[in-house]
Amino acid sequence: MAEGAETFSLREVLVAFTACVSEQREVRVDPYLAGWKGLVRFLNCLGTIFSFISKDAVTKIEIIENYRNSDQRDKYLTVQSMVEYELANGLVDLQKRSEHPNSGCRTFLRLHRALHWLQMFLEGLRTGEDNSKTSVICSETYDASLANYHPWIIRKAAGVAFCVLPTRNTFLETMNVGTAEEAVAMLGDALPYICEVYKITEELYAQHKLLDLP
Ligand code: 1Q0
Repeated sequence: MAEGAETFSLREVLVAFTACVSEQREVRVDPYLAGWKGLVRFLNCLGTIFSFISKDAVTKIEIIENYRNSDQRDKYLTVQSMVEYELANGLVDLQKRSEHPNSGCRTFLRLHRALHWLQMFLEGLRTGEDNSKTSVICSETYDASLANYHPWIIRKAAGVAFCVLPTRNTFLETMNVGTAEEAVAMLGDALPYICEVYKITEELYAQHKLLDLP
């Protein structure tokens, strides 16, 4: 594990995702981005072989953060308000990337698809055998989700990177929440919240026919 692993805490990431859903069942953007930032910190600790992934994630986080720091920041408070605002003002490229290549909607969709992978990956870790291979859990869940949206070259690079992942128990222990068993318990508590965030966003995007944004 590279230097800096001690700065990652699974708890912080999971708390961020548990804070995402508002009482009106809207998905708050700030804690969503905070959750991803925590995950990127963790990814950076796993070694430079993952930097092509973390760089892309950071780029996407920053695009949405810039909207949150702009004059239109209130429109980007929740995913619901973002979708409503961008669609009503023609700010989303629906057919091909042209005038609005980095809309909030298309950028968020990329993180949303990655969240589906995360949900499956964490469930795989939680229910896996003690010394099962994280690399196998990671590649199986990636192939079943995100890989469908990635070209061959990225799938290949991701597959190579997954090979360096440590065993499940070592992986769980680096999450800084105590023993592997304690990490598993925490994953069990937090996963329903992540699933809920995913489900609400998926329904919203489906309702507005935004699931295939270029
Ligand atoms: C633990 C191992 C981590 C493995 C991460 C799996 C995800 C692989 C993703 C490969 C992305 C490759 C880089 C570029 C992709 C883009 O082409 C693509 C599409 O964007 P665009 O603009 O070209 O249309 N981008 C994406 O699909 C976004 C991908 C974001 C991935 C963010 C992954 C962050 C991972 C964090 C580590 C999770 C560790 C979980 C355990 C911690 C427990 C809480």
